[in-house]
Amino acid sequence: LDYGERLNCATALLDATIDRLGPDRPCLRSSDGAVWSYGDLRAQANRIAAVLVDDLGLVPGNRVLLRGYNEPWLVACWLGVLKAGGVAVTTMPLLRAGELATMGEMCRPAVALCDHRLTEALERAAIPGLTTVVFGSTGPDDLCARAAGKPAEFPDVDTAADDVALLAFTSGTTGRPKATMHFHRDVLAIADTFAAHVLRPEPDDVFTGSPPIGFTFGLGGLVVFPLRVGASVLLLERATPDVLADAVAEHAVTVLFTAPTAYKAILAGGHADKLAGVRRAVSAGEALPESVWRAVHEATGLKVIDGIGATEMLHIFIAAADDDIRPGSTGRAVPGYTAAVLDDEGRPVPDGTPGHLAVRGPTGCRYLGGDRQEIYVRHGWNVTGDTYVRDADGYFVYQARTDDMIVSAGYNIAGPEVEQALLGHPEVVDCAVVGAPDAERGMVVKAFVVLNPDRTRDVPAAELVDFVKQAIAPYKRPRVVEFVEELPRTSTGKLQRYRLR
Ligand code: 3UK
Repeated sequence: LDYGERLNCATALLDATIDRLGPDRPCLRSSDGAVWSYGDLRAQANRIAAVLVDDLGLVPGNRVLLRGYNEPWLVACWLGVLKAGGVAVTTMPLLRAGELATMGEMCRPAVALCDHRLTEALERAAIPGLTTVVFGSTGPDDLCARAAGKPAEFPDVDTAADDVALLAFTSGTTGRPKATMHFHRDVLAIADTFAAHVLRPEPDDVFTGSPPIGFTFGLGGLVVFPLRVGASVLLLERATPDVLADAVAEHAVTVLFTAPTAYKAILAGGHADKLAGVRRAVSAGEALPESVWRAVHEATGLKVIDGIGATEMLHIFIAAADDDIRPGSTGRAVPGYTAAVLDDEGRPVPDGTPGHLAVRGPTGCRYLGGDRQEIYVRHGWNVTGDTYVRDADGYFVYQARTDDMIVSAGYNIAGPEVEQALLGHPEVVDCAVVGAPDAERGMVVKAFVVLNPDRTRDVPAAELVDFVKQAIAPYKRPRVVEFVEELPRTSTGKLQRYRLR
């Protein structure tokens, strides 16, 4: 991947498609039927860049916080910031004032572009020195109104390929978020590795999905990948599984990005037939259980592409598609990346042995200010914090987050495996399994269980323990069960097991 020394990824994403396929190709669709062509998107991004530079005094390298739902203006803002030479700081709509304040303190943005419906938490965050411009309202100071007064052309800032384009925050499954830096070339690299070699989209594809654009899973899948090939994308503001399935059917979607829980919910909701037109379905964010892969395949014929990605790596680096898929494994290293399983000292372990997943390639972890960089980058590898096993064919099989491995009386137990077993019980709707300190065994397996609120009978803990013993090796059974109303999750839907520990 050689992008030369100078590269502005926003220029590259828009101009390449427009030069090849013309400005009139549909680019962004919203559920109300609005369609922005590639030409429309470029013009609006240019106008936003002009507002940033001429009216707000933005200079290259300044950081611009972006806060909005998945809709066309948010994409235009992202591209406008990059065209102006700024650094996009993407945030998720669900974040609250406290979280935004922490992020503001970490990266000190000069400007925020914020959906008019999401200003309250940002105001309460009171980020020092921040100028906020609202978009999507009808006011005269609104970004959309200001942009309307600017020319459709803008001379994109000539950034270096390794200037920072994006600051993305980790999702905080292990505590305080960290800001990761990604270069202009990294943005193209994710399209030219995972998308080009595994996803293989075409210009006529219609993308959609649930992850927010403020999460790099969504930014890649719903912005970078479609734009890189000249495809279009349906942007959904609140893509619950029902909304998602209906939209897929109604808008003839062919490429779908979502998480394992949504695939489960789409099946449970009886929506499988709505996926009939989908050609490529991607699952990431959490491990895709083999049972879910098989159920989706049976109901729809789709072979879901499981892929592991991380904010630190920007996007997916292990995956498989089509006949290369082995259900139950995440897949192989994406072309361009190398992956390995290491012991505590950074030496590769033999195939079949669990160890630390390590990866290197065109993208990689750079924490802002080097903040705790050594946690992720060790022995020349990005160490993701996941325990994996590699088989003799180079397929990687997920075990657990390394912190979620429970060593109990000398046994290594992967918490997620016990959770999958518990979820097989008809009255269990959600659960989380962690290690709890124990004088005799070092640790014991402890399960937090949410029972079906509509159950018609008592479900004693002993019944659940027995159920697990029938499904997996008995030593993995929970020795402590606690019933709870709900489980702590991040804004991207991941369990926060550390809070339960
Ligand atoms: C876990 C998976 C098993 C794993 C992400 C695609 O999830 C993303 O980024 P995050 O920073 O979390 C990273 C961690 O999530 N994980 C993600 N995908 C899988 N575990 N199988 C999977 N398929 O623990 C990883 O270390 O929130 C996913 C693209 C971009 C992303 N940022």
